[in-house]
Amino acid sequence: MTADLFADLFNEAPPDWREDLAPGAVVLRGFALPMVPALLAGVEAVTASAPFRHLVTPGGQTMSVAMSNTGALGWVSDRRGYRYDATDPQTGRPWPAMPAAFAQLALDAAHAAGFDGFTPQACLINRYAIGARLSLHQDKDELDYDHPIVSVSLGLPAVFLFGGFERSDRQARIPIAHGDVVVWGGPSRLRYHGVQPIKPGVHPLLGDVRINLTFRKVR
Ligand code: MD3
Ligand code: FE
Repeated sequence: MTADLFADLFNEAPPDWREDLAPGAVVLRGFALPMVPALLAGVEAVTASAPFRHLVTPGGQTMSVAMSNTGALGWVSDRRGYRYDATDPQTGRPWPAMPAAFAQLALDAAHAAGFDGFTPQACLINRYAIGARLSLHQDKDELDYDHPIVSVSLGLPAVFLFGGFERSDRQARIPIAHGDVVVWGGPSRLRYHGVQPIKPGVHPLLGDVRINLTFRKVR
């Protein structure tokens, strides 16, 4: 039975935790809340082996966001460019294996948004202090744009900038809270996006930080 037929038969409203932003772009409000303890334990374990660090862009700017990775591949940036690498350049070791709870959440969230079989090789962990931001960019270092990107937000709230396909296109501002998951796929996969500077605040679990996990199928 299709979801639509089910909805018609039972006269159901669509679930209020699901917000469609554009074709292929879906916010799943609070989707990660049941997994928060496991996710935070995973972030602790991963960053004990692969510490958060501030990468330098090819243009020579140090990013305000601190990053680490888990999975077979990790996203790195330096003066030579952006790329995915199996080795953490800071430790010389492979990135820590992806915690089972991370992989399960990515698979479940992608499925809930209509993308089956999402098995990402990479999870970029972004840590934002107050005032940290991510300027407008496209995620295009992956070879396979048929798969979505799944983003999980923890801690302090943020405002996502959700743009179009040209840098100059106007951007919607999407408020994002602790536990929200966003799936960006299909025709929205290559939209420009960013994160506004994090406002001062204290989150009951994470204090003065925001953590974002982005899951990517790289190749
Ligand atoms: C992808 N991180 O790491 S995804 C990144 O809050 C990144 O740290 C965000 O962008 C963060 O590359 C979370 C935000 C996002 C928004 C719109 C998109 C990703 C998107 C549209 C298309 C593809
Ligand atoms: Fe991005």
